[in-house]
Amino acid sequence: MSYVDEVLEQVKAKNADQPEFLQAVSEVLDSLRPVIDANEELYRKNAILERITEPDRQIMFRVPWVDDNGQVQVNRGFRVQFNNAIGPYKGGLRLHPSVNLSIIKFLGFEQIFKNSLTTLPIGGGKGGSDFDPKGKSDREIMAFCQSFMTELSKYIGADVDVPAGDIGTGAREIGFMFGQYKRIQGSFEGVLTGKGLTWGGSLARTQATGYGLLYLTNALLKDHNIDIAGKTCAVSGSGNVAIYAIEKAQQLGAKPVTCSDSTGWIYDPEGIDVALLKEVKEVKRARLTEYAAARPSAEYHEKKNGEHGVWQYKVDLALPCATQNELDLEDAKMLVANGVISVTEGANMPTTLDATKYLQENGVLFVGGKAANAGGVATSALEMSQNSERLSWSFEEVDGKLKGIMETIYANISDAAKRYGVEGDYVAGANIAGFEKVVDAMLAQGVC
Ligand code: NDP
Ligand code: 2IT
Repeated sequence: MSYVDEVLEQVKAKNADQPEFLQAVSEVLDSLRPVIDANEELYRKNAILERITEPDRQIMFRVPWVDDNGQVQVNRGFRVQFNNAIGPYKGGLRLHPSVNLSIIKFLGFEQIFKNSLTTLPIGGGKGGSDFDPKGKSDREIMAFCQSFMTELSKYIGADVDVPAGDIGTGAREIGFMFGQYKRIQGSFEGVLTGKGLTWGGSLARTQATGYGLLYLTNALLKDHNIDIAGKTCAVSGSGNVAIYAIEKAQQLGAKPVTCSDSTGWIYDPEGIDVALLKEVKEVKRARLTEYAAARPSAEYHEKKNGEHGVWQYKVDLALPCATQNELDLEDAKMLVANGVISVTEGANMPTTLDATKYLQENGVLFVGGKAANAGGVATSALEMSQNSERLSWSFEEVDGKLKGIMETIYANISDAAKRYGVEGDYVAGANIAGFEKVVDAMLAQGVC
């Protein structure tokens, strides 16, 4: 049996109850076959695949907090520190009722390769909780965040592990967590990224994931002699990534016509009004029905099972920016039938494995999240650099570096795919390019 198949079997046997983690590992190991086959003896002897699929450590803890009725609530907290071969653990904190160990492990595993692709010195980790921020008062959010950080603070640090935002964790939550870390440790340090601009945050971090996604999409299209201007886009989600993807798409002359949240979606043939979307989502924290109520050109559709949602429209570019496995095989067939040119992932693992395969086999330009959404964590690493030198760079400087990083990522994944005879397979290219750097570091650092 090949080394890849052997390790895949072991990982499946050891983690049988973790479908998202197994999905992420299968995608990566399958696409690494050309590299592994070329170095099988060395990697096997050094147990590279066994080590890279087993987290350095996974921390799970109780998060007790008091709600507005005086009732004690208990959530489960997680931090999975996956691999720090090339730098301190780095990755977001997801607050969503669906969070479990499988989801945090899949995200942490992907973060290893994504962070390596950024060209910056950051390792892979992820954390979060099954806490649901929806409908909670600011005081309840603060109570949760303080309790969560009280335990998490034992395991993180500016040179150890630097968490950040993800689904459900934005500027407000990072603020409450930073305050609690500072209080416990007595140290003002860059222990989190996505901080406020007056206390160590970086300009352009808020925009970075969505903007980066469009910088990469534009580089991809240019390389195929396609002009992004005038292209229509289907975007899913209406959170941090989706909003700034829509904004940058418009700045580049494209026209996003959809967005969504967990209860429904918007189709707005005139193009999404991004100022209105920000008002509804960032300021009021309201549902998309409020967007539709204020915008005559927009249709609102309640989400129902088995419907294609934002993927049913005839568009040129698809930008999934909500959550994992939100674009399945049937959606992919619909997009292909409607002539979609590219699918570039703003979210982490939004496309199922069979849908990815179908898109690639049908000539759709497909770039997975590890490369396409790396702009967020790359800019987090730029925030860490600014914290280390105790300086703040201008918006233009950070945004310029972000654009350069995304163009370099595209060039590197494209080149890696060519080097291993799978030209145009950007999933393989990203996994290979990300993996090579981490493995070099692991081999140099010995058995650890
Ligand atoms: P937000 O919490 O800001 O927004 C998430 C959006 O996705 C919301 O519109 C939310 O709807 C929707 N959503 C979340 N979970 C589900 C679900 N289970 N079903 C349907 N819709 C859902 O998160 P982000 O924009 O930060 O994150 C979006 C994706 O991008 C995630 O996959 C995240 O891991 C990834 N990502 C984020 C980065 C960042 O810097 N923030 C960096 C790289 C990747 P509702 O509000 O109704 O729940
Ligand atoms: O998935 C991701 O890359 C993020 N949520 C951002 C992580 C970070 O450390 O900025």
